[in-house]
Amino acid sequence: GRIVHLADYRPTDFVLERVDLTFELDPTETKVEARLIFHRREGVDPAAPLVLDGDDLTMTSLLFDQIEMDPARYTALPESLEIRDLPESTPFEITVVTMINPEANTQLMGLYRSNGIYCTQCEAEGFRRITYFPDRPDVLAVYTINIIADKAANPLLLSNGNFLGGAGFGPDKHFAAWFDPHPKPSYLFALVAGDLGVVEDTFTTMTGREVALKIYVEHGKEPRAAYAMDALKRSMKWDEEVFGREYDLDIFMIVAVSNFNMGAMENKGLNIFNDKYVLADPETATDQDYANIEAIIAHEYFHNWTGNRITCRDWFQLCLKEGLTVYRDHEFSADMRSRPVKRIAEVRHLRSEQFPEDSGPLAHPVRPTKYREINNFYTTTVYEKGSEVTRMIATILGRDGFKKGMDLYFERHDGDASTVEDFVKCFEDATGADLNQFALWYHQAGTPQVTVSSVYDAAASTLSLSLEQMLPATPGQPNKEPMHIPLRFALIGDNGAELDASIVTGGKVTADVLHLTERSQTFVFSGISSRPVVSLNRGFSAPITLHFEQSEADLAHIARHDSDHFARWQAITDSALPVLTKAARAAQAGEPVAVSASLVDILLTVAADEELEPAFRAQALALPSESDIARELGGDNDPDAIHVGREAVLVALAKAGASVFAALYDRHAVTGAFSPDAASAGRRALRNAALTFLSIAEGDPKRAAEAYAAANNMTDLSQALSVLAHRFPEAKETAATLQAFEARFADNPLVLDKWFAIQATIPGAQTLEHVRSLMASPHYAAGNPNRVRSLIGSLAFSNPTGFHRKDGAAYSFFADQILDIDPRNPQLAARLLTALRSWRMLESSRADKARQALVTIERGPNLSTDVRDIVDRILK
Ligand code: B3K
Ligand code: ZN
Repeated sequence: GRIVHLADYRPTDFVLERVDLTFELDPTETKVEARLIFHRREGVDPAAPLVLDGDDLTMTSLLFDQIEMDPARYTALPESLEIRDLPESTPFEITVVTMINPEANTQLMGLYRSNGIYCTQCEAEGFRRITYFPDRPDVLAVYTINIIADKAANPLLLSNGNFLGGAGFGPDKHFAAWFDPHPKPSYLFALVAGDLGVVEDTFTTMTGREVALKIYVEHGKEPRAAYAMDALKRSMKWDEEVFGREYDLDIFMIVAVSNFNMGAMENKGLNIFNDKYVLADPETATDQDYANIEAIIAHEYFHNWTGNRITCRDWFQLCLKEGLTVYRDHEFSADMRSRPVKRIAEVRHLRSEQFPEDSGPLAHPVRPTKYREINNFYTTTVYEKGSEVTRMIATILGRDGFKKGMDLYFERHDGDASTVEDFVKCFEDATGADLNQFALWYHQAGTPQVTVSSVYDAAASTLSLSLEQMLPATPGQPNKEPMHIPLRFALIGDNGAELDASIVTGGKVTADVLHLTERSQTFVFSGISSRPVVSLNRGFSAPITLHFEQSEADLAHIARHDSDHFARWQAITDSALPVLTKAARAAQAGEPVAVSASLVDILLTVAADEELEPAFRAQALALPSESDIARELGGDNDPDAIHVGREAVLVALAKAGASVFAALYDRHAVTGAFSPDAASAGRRALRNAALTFLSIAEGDPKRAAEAYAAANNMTDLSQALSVLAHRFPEAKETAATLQAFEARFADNPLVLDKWFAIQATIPGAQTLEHVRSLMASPHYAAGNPNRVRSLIGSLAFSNPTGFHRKDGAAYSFFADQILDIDPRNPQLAARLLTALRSWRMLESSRADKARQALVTIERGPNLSTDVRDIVDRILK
């Protein structure tokens, strides 16, 4: 594929006025008739042809104003349709018929069949696999859809918008018509047909309109959609209350399918979901599953305004809808659950997924300027960093300023295909703020490094904070400008109280936000009568790496006293990281690992502090991961040494804290009927953390086996199974429990995904062989993305010692898998392949073997553009 540049953007030559589509569904020969009305845009060269996008299309007929077109006037190729000699200014109608094969569509882009259900995925460029079309997000049109299908097999015929009507069609068929009054781009088109069960409810909007809500799932699974329905209603209410956004159709539908490349898709009025993010009940879903369902249902619903009503002008603007919508779903979950715990989870995710992307060969700006394959830009940078950039706007402007800017954005751009510049301008116009320097966050890739030092002058009663920002070079961006970095902060006194920090020179401070705008800057606070402890980047107000040498005592002070619980957790993490990196270095050198008593002390104090919410304590006890440690080490990494070092710290903590953990384990048993609420989930998380440490201290699988037997929900069941598999892989209890789990959930593929993932993440070199044997399991399906991600993805992304085994065998296995998956499903293959993006951080012998595997992939026959793009960038 060729490279697409933002600088080359120009509007289409022809304006699309209307779209009428008729589908005659058939598993292998679906006929699609598209009637498209266009007119030439004013000022466009009257000789310019109409060029429509296609992908793998076969055309069987083409009419111009209802009359068969002279073949001399067009060129139809699988990837495009060019039509010449078109009217200078009057509207004209093109009728194109294409034949497509949904059964054979293993890419899961365009129209395909999943377990006998016809469904579509059109973002980013899937619509062109259905019919020839100006398949780009700035072409908005009103769609009418007719669906004709076999009645018995497809009682349900769905598309976007409102239902117009339906009727029988010949002896065995029927048809349905749908009309979506809201102009939309093709990537939001959806069609579903098949035989599904439904859960129904209604929602009354803020202006009193009743909206029918329907969630379609496989027959028999209806009870498992109840939580998703509840989350949907809460999302609709929250968007009205917090953003003033009301839903705009008479019906809102969600369909759950089992073969889906990502989480879900926000098609107008007809969201299509990976069933993993719809189906839940206590027996089969973990607390994390419930939280994910709530977040993703909300995310897709929120897209109705941020994405659908206001869409993107071009795909470079993807963060305009994704970053903003992630910010909205984060805020929603924070309001539904514990805000600080939610923030900690977000930051953990950002650091483990986005930071490595931003510091490696795939780094790109939140608003990129070129791409070879747009599907490879649905990244944590566009989504999560994009959300952080939105959050920083809110931090800089304050709650009211942010709200004014959002209101103006909705008012000014409703119905538009917009840009990041349009978005930022709304905040400037609504508040008078100058966001020119701030906008660099959209354009400069890389995680800013901020180095801080503080000096307290007792005689002058001043505290000087010196900050320096450094933005590392990233692909294509060797030199960077200093950014506007908003840092929430507090100066904390001896007794834990926050000192007045309003008298300041050297830079701008607004309320509790310090604005770092220069490359280096010293802020001097006056009237500070005793040496305070500085709490900086509270709430993770800026997505940066902070280098601030604080003493163990200062960190302990923050961990105990900061009113910002995110900052407390960060101080605990900052105390743990140096211990863990030292442990890794010691293990690498074959030396004994020393564990600091003060770290153990902080962790146990927090664990036992019943004033703190259990979910927070569980987060504190989940020490930085092996990949967090690898990142901190910054190169020449030996995953085995990191693992050994971290294990030694865990063992020391488990032994020192055995009595604390035993008390927690008894105290936090959750009794009564299962409830997925955040408080109960937090208690389960804390109790399961205690179970892990107790099992380590006891060196015996007995406790976990008992916990497994006693569990009445999937969280406890899967946690106990993980402890058994990861801590006691050779124990007879483990083999028996894995078998029992498999037998009990043999008919539930989503639960077996947990079974695959737990086994694929057993630390150690031997896991590769185990993964190979699991691929032969009758439960595995190489064509189902959820299965592939659970087994192969878990090994590659979440098992450092298994994936990076020293002999490189897992890398060559991985290369074979990528080459096997790619011809079927390029998006899945390309996404998996990013697991190797940090290969240059490995010690040289592993790095060399990883590179060989990448070269094997690069030389593969007929690589997709998706995989070619990733492998070329990773190797560059
Ligand atoms: N917008 C979709 C993602 C589409 C991915 C295309 N490769 C889901 C979401 O972000 O809500
Ligand atoms: Zn999204």
